[in-house]
Amino acid sequence: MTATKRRHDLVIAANRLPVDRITAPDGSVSWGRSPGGLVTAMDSVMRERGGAWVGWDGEAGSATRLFTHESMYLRPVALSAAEVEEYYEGFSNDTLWPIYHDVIVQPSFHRDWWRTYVSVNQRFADAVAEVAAEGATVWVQDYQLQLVPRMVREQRPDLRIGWFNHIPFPAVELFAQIPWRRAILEGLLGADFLGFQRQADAQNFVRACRRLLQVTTRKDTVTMLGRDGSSHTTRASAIPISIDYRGLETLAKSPAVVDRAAELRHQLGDPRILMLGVDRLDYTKGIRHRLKAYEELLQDKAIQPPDVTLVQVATPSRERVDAYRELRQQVETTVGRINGEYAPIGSPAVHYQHHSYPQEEMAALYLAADVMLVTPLRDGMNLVAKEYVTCRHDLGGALVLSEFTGAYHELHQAFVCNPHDIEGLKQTILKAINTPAHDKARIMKALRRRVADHDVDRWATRFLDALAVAPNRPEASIRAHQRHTMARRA
Ligand code: GDG
Repeated sequence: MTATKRRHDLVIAANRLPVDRITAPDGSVSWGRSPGGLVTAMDSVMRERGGAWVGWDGEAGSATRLFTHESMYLRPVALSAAEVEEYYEGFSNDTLWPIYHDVIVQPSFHRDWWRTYVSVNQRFADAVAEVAAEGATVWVQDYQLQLVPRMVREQRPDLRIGWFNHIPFPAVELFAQIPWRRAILEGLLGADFLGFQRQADAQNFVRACRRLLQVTTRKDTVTMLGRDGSSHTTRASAIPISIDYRGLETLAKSPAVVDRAAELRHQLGDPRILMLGVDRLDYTKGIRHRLKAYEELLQDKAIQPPDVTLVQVATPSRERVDAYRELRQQVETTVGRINGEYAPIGSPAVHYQHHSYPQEEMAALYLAADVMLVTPLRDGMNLVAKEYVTCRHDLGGALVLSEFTGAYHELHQAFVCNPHDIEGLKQTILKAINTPAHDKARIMKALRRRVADHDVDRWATRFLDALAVAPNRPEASIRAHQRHTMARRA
């Protein structure tokens, strides 16, 4: 439905709109809500405040017009095919992504990509400035939009601006490789509050500002002086993201999902131990390390199919970026070799799935899996770990979790591993298999309690509260905040 132009008290800006385009055979277009925690988290607060969402609709060259979907106001930002290539696949996913994930693969630096990143960020900022009411709250998401906070502030000093980083923020020694490092930090310092997954990420950001800019830092704040003598202070702190615990737990308890979990185990040959990996096919996720440990366990005869089997869901991702194409080839070669060497006919050692599944099927897989392997080399949070424990309402199962994930800082009772240490990883997998059921149940209970108490609603509320009380308080935003507090009480 097309919406008339109006101004909004809350504006979310994210690379993607929270909807997916559905094109019918007759060519007509409709929209379906995209799955995912961010959309769910924003749902109630967007409804409460009549919020607007600024983002790309996922297709190159689409027309820009405002529309509403399930009472959310959506403001599409158009991107040409060249912009998708340079701003999104290039600068975001082939420059920033590897740098922010500890240079697991070599980043590419291209001045053209950077120029497009700047102009696309400006387009997002202009759209935010256009739809935000006086004193509104603006919440910018992720590494694709790091210049937006400053660009918005330059046009609209009355707004309160927050930004959340879904991925890690690297150590200054790595961040400093970026030729445009100062512009990125200054872009972020346009915000009042910056949220990170871990305290270490927030500290890395403050340290980078101290080392690379002329600013004053004090604990978790950075103050920048303007040329006109004005100053602006930004606070940087950890607000770890989470999932819709109650929604997913309800789904996992539904008879359809419980039955499907049993059926899946049967289809897989009723293994004694079913292991599971669920990841976007990304080099940060440690899929190759996981497969190496698994292959060596088979080689050592510590495990054997059909007694043990592994399902690896590797959702297609960024397939036009070289590093991702190479990873896919390596993973598929390894899976082929493992099955060729170690699997009897009819009982694969690895069931490799290179496609995505509906959420019900994911919940059934989680519920069916005895050991969940979450082994990233670096990961901002890793929601899969939280989803797995949420689905295990029966207190069965064991989570093997890399210490290089944000999730580890909340779920440290899990079977913790260093994925670089293949010998250690093998031992941790065996420990997860062999620990007595009552000990595993005790661990699972503690993990579930943590996620239940720190769900995605709590994340969104904590972020917006931190933003509301961040150091700079323009008069207009104080008035807007008071309006909401009074409306909520009424
Ligand atoms: C970034 C950060 C951070 C996967 N395959 C299917 C499917 N999924 C869902 C999972 C999970 C999500 O995708 C993946 O989230 P992760 O957190 O594991 O990883 P990234 O995509 O890298 O996300 C990460 C996150 O942002 C949030 O801040 O945690 O560190 O890198 O929800 O379930 N869902 C369905 N079918 C699939 O086949 N339905």
